[in-house]
Amino acid sequence: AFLPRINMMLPIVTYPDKRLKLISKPVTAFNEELHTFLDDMYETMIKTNGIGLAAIQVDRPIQVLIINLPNDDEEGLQDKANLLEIINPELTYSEGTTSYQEGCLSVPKFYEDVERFEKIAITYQDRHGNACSLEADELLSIAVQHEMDHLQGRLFIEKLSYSRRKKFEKEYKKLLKEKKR
Ligand code: Y12
Ligand code: CO
Repeated sequence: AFLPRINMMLPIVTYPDKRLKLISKPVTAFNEELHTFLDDMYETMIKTNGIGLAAIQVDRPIQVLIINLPNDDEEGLQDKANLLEIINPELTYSEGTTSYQEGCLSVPKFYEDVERFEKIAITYQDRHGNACSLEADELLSIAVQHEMDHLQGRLFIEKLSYSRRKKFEKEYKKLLKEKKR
């Protein structure tokens, strides 16, 4: 029988928590438990104003990520019809370079320019295990690369130049101290 369920906000793991460095394992069971987890990830991402979230950020080291970009129009609403649920992704193509000021729910309040491929293609599975493929450019390409990095235990701050990384460490330590007070 169909039982409605209230989705849950999951706590977000934040830097410098070592759990963010884990390598995520492939998903093998495309069952109801996975679907519930995906729904909770969505709830968590929307409630925290995120546009992308990897499972490792909510303490599940499995190859799952979701992306929901805002619409191109003025309102910039996040239409759930555009939600991407990407499981077991593999990069199959990349071209060019681009840079964008990135942020991450696991590194709150810090934004910095990061260099990425301009265009990519991936293969992945959806929540039912169906084989899918995606070609991405612009913001979607950046979001997919940012989230796929999480599956390898990598954060965007690790891609910064030496001086920008130093700037980050300084600002972030200050933020953590302010939070403790
Ligand atoms: C381009 C660049 C980066 C991505 C990865 C996905 N990143 C996010 O979804 C970042 C979300 C974020 C949200 C924040 O707002 C709140 O926490 C309420 C935020 O601000 C604070 O921490 C205060 C920082 C980041 C995709 C595409
Ligand atoms: Co992130």
